[in-house]
Amino acid sequence: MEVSPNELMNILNKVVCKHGKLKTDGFSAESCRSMVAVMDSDSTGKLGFHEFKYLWNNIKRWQAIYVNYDADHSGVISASELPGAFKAAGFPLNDQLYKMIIRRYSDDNGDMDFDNFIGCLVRLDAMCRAFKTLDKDNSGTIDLDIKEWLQLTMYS
Ligand SMILES: [Ca+2]
Ligand SMILES: [Ca+2]
Ligand SMILES: [Ca+2]
Repeated sequence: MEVSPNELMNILNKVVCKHGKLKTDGFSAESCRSMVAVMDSDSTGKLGFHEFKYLWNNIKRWQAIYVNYDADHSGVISASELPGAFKAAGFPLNDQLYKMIIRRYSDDNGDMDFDNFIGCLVRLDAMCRAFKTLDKDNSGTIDLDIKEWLQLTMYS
């Protein structure tokens, strides 16, 4: 049994509509396609059991962090709440990266809703894992040719 992007969208939207503390405009088809692509390590186009289980465990963990770090109980993660939440999720980034993430994933007020939060962390987590896999000698730098670069960036 494998989960397609559309099936993932239905599952996630069912879960969030049951949860009153999470503000969201719903997981979109495009964001679910992107999540499946970055999580699809065996390139089947769908999420197999282990891929889905890994994603699901992360979503549960990140949902708890989202609620905990929504300090003003607004239902969204504001620009000032974001660094704490991302650090708790295991991603201590610098200010420049947090600003870039907010520009890409938050609304005009700097607020990130739940589906954007999950979409962002799924990608961040997958890209960090991809880097570690490519950085075979643990030097902190990787060497990619154009084909490897495109494989990494275009299927995501
Ligand atoms: Ca959203
Ligand atoms: Ca797969
Ligand atoms: Ca908030």
